[in-house]
Amino acid sequence: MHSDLTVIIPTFNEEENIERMIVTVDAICRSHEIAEEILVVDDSSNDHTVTIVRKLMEVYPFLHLLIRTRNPGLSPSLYDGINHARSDLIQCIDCDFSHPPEKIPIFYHLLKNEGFDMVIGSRYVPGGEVINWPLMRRMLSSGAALLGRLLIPHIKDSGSGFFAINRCILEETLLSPRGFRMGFEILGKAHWKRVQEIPIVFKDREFGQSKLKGRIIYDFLVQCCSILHYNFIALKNDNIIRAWKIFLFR
Ligand SMILES: Nc1nc2c(ncn2[C@@H]2O[C@H](COP(=O)(O)OP(=O)(O)OP(=O)(O)O)[C@@H](O)[C@H]2O)c(=O)[nH]1
Ligand SMILES: [Mg+2]
Repeated sequence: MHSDLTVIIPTFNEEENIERMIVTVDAICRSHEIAEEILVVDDSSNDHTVTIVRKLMEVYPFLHLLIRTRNPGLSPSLYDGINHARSDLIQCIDCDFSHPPEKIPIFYHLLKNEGFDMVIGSRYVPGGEVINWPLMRRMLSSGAALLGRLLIPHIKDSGSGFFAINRCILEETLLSPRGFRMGFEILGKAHWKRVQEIPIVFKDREFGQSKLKGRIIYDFLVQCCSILHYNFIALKNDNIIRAWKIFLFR
């Protein structure tokens, strides 16, 4: 079955959100005449997430499920999802409604009709915002965004999990997915030329539990080192220099 866009939804224990998210994504894509594949990438949830998805698969032929049993984590799950996607245009979105699914057609339009390689839903461009986050969470996220800007300065929210790519930018790219920032990994290593940020209002989850752990800071620092190594020692790409040129001369 042909699909224009693969929407990857990573899940770990999202029984309170998964059905509503699948139904919402489908309704939005349908109303914009986007033939979507929805790919749920689950890390062996121990609640009813998988049962719910399996039940919905009987009704939605374009809904697919990938169950992972090794190397758990958000970025490794998105990486596997990208490798299993049936479309060249790929959208990643959290399951907990922190990311507004109604923006998916804008991402799709920018990739498909405007020729962007990557589109990022950004909390830190004008019009973007975070609602209901405690101070500590805000400070950690802003700190990570600032560190991200040292490497990729023209992108304000390189850590956003709400992003879309044209898969062709990953050709001849060696990603080392870890932690929560898959978009940053792609910005640091893939062959993009045109990246666009669009503002999003990020809302804290209403249902289910956060999977964020303290280790995420360590993972991010290792990821920064890996991107620096990829650019300046392995010389596999020059994304950091290119990003600085765009930032300084645009
Ligand atoms: N497959 C998979 N998905 C995960 C994993 N950790 C988190 N997720 C999913 O990734 C998305 C983001 O995770 P969240 O726990 O919401 O992380 P967050 O948005 O930074 O934190 P909160 O909104 O406070 O919960 C959700 O859809 C989760 O179900 C994981 O280890 N594997
Ligand atoms: Mg969340």
